[in-house]
Amino acid sequence: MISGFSLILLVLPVVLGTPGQYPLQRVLSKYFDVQAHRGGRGNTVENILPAFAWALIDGATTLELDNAVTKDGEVVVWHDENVVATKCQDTGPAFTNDTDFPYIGKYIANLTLAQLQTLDCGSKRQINFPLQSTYSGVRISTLKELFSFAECADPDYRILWNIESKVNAEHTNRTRSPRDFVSSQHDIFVHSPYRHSITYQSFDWRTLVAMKALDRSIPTSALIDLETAVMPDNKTSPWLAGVRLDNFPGDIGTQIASAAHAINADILSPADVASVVADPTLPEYIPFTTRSMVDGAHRLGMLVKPWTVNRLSIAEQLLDWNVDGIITDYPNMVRRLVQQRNRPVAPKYPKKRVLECLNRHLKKATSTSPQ
Ligand SMILES: *[C@@H]1O[C@H](CO)[C@@H](O)[C@H](O)[C@H]1NC(C)=O
Ligand SMILES: *[C@@H]1O[C@H](CO)[C@@H](O)[C@H](O)[C@H]1NC(C)=O
Ligand SMILES: *[C@@H]1O[C@H](CO)[C@@H](O)[C@H](O)[C@H]1NC(C)=O
Ligand SMILES: CC(=O)N[C@H]1CO[C@H](CO)[C@@H](O)[C@@H]1O
Repeated sequence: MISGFSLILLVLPVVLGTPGQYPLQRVLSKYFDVQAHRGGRGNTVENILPAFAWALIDGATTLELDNAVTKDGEVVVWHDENVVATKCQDTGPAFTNDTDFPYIGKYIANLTLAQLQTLDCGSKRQINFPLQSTYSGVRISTLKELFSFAECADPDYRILWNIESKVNAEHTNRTRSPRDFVSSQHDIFVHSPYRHSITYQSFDWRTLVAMKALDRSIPTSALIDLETAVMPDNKTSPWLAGVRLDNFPGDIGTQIASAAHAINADILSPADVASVVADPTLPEYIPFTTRSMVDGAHRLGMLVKPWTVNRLSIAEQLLDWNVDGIITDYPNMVRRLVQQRNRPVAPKYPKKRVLECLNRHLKKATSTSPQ
């Protein structure tokens, strides 16, 4: 809970314009921000090096990805809190008589990097993404490995990053703590040549508040959807760092914009759709991102970048509403739409160079054969 008074204290410095603007300068691009969600999950198996390679070749503006933190504190590029059988397969234990083996089904927070690195997470095509290229034997990468690949493929450091902390705010024993995430991710960010082009995003707004407290130069992006915005029984959502939407005036869209602003987020990143029906042409369709949400966030000086926009009918509507970026599993297709609308798009990275860099780094990223 947050009282009206402390809320005023929270909001005031932003209204006066002290911090807000500078961090955002870092991730402003002259190109419309087409973000490759998990590296472009529609085209390549998610979050593995080949996905990011193809996102560069396809001309994404920003690489969007997830981070988990392992038992031994390593930051890895992975979306789920555990190793799911639909995405990965075991190849063997990391060492003789490892009682944690098999690793499938185990939580990342309960496995070491050495254990994770035995897994093949490149072979399985997802049922809802039938166009995914698979890369047999490719393992989960650390964030450092991804940056190292990017340095090879993008020697001018043009690519932007949108990096998420995958903290479970509801089931807190499934992931490492917000503090562990923020400190280990920040450490890698600031030692990377990409340190000035990273946005930090999360559904768990506690990590965004903690990152701002640690380093206010890093722009933050507040993720939100129906499940994290409102709890049953009018409970305070564990996801929003104690902020309650009903503390703010206006419709739900305006309230969400105000809530993100209250934690000093630079960007609001809402789900595109609230209904199961996902196409705006159908009567049961309910949008999550609304025009009033976009306008409200813009009035407060934030950018708006909805996800995961995989329908061009929705992308068209969002472009009409003047969103500042679109996070999509199909960066190639959204880029084409943006270009048709005469908006500037990022150049495509040279395929030959990117694939050479990929091959070089894949040699290191192919699952180590167990003993
Ligand atoms: C592994 O377990 C087997 C059977 O229990 C045992 O014979 C062997 O010594 C163990 N090896 C190691 C390295 O602990
Ligand atoms: C988290 O705690 C719950 C309840 O105590 C328990 O059932 C569950 O197995 C725990 N999960 C993990 C990943 O340890
Ligand atoms: C929900 O809780 C808030 C604060 O705890 C309260 O102000 C509001 O009236 C409640 N709404 C309903 C519908 O119970
Ligand atoms: C995040 C985390 O460490 N989760 C669990 C790992 O496993 C132990 C025991 O097996 C649990 O107590 C932790 O909660």
